[in-house]
Amino acid sequence: MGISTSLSDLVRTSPPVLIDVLKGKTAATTPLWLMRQAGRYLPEYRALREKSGGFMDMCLTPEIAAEITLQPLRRFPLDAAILFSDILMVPYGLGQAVRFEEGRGPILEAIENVADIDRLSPAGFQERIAPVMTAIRQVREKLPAHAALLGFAGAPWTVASYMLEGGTSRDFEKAKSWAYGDSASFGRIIDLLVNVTGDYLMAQIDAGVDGVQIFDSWAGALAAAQLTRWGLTPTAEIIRRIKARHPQIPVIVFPRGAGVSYGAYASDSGCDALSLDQSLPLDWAAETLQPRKVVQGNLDPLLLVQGGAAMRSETERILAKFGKGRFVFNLGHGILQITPPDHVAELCDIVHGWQGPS
Ligand code: 1CP
Repeated sequence: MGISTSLSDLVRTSPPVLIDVLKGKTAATTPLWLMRQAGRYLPEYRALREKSGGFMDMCLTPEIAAEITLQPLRRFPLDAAILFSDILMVPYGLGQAVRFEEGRGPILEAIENVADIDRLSPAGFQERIAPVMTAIRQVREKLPAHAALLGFAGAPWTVASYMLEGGTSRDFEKAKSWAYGDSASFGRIIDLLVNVTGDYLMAQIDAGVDGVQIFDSWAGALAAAQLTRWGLTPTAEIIRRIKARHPQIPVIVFPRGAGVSYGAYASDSGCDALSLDQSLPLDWAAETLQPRKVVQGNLDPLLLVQGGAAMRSETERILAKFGKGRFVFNLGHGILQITPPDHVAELCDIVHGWQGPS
């Protein structure tokens, strides 16, 4: 399907389907977008990446960030663009050094004690992340009218885990020891992140995004009671602040790996939609979550790599389970680098062409 970028297409006469659905309406076709849809599985992204400095520089150069945001929309009839940026913009904005190393992922300057927390400087935040807002305004000018623009941030727990571990982690030993051992000072990091993340998302809304997603990618690493305290409660506070100023902006939450605690997010987070990881049984989610919230998900990203009959049958199973209700199709986690772009085109056809159970 071709996407026209003629001027008339840029003039919005009605909200994009995705936004209607996130606000609780049902639509004739199921909207879809894919977590991490801009990125390394696309040759045009890799070409820009080779020419550019580092990953952080790409995020902080509005022309490049805007271009990468739009790349997947030129190829596929996706219902949203998600801003090309990273959850680690928040530690960067707080003055913590962040860099990405080929093959190793993110590396952050160590935060080891309360004095290190006190050295972070929320005062400089808005100025440091100003290029992100410029990128949003540039995307807005070029985005086809049918597509929504989504902003995002990491949830406080997930961002704190990178800040304290100094990068990606398997067992979160430092972050969890701090949370369990000295909850008062851990609470200070979380409170700081609630403040800056709330302001950051509202700045994205002021710059022109239509909706936001809060990624709690490591929610599943916390014991249930700790997830309530460090995952759900701070996320709910961010959403409360957003809703107080922008009640019309939909908020999606992705507490990846939260299992049955997704139920508590449905009742207590104040979100509009829940993004489901692929471990959630469809029947449970359809019975317990979908009556209360719009649901989004949850194809295993590996099935998108696989393609063919395996991808089609699971996609149709998900559509048959959720597709009649308030539902946004997505993956259960970010797209993998080894994904063939052709499979994304085929997935768009299957989802948009779906007419209900046969
Ligand atoms: O090397 C490269 O070219 C960089 C790869 C890359 C990309 C394309 C990283 C490094 N981040 C991104 C963009 C990104 N990150 C987006 C862009 C918009 C889109 O979805 O298309 C988004 C939404 C994110 C969010 C993000 N960053 C999350 C939450 C979502 C998730 O996947 O769980 C997390 C955990 C990160 C941290 C991060 N950024 C990049 C890496 C390698 C990592 C570490 C991942 C890990 O710890 O396993």
